Amino acid sequence: MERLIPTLKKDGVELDLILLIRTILAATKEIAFRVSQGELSGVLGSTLDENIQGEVQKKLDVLANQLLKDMLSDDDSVRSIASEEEEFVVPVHSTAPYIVAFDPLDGSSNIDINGQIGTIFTIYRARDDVAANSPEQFAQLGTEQVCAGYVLYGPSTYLMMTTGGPTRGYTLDLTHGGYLLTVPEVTLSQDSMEFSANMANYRYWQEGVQHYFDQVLYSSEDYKDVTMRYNGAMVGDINRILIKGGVFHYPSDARAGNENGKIRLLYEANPLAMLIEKAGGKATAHGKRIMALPPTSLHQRVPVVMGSNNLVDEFDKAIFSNSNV
Ligand code: FDP
Repeated sequence: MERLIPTLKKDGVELDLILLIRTILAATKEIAFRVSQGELSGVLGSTLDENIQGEVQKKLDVLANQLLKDMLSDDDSVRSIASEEEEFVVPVHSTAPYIVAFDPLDGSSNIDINGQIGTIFTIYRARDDVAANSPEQFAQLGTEQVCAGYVLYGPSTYLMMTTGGPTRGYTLDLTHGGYLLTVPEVTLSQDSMEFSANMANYRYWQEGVQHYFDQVLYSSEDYKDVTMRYNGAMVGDINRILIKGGVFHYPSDARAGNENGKIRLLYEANPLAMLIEKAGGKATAHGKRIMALPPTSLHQRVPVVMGSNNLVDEFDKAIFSNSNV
């Protein structure tokens, strides 16, 4: 099996970008180790703080954020950092070529139950027309991402990544400590009838979305093979969808703060959308391609539907022919 760096070289990825990816992955290996130690590592449980989203921070959220921030700050190719756990852009090296955004620990509610969690990351070229500490650095379309990926801390540690070519899957080999290419080209199945959504939010959804799910759940003819899986960590759901097909939904809803959904555009929706698209799928927000949405703020949220083309199209068609959304 091929190692990561030779794969990236063959893909024609620039050396400084390869080295930056290596820095991010070094941090993920450290996080993977702490996660695998579970309660023995002393990093489970909550802190007394809240992050910018108003969510209670878990110790592992804070640790993963600090590890990534420290290692990226030591990398000369990083101009700016944005993180789910940082209110503002963190300026690093003022003339460096790249900016990096990440969700250090996605799926926080799974931390204490030995469930799947992950790190999502994205890399863009730095802008020379704005300062390193400006949020404008990150106000770039998702189509400008030069690398997008996640590391899933599950039974094995699994890296899904694209540098603009195919989405590729790598497994962390604990015997030598490197990521090995295990799925050279991920291709999204278009045959699945599996959806992933927090159905407990049905009561808060707009009428059009409720109506669509009524059809999915109760129209025995059209959806006789439908099934549902919900992980509580979007990385886990997207990983399953990339491997088996299906669709992930997190619509906007009536709860305060969720008017534009829950998923963050910069460090969740865009990188996951790129992985999905490069595997032959689709990712939309209110019927529009996620990667073409102009960002309006650093921690902007978007409603999300992503996965197999037929299921995304079907949802968008059902919703946008309905005037209640
Ligand atoms: P979390 O906040 O627990 O880190 O956007 C983050 C996310 O997890 C996703 O990973 C996950 O799919 C979703 O939120 C879970 O939200 P609900 O608990 O509202 O279903």
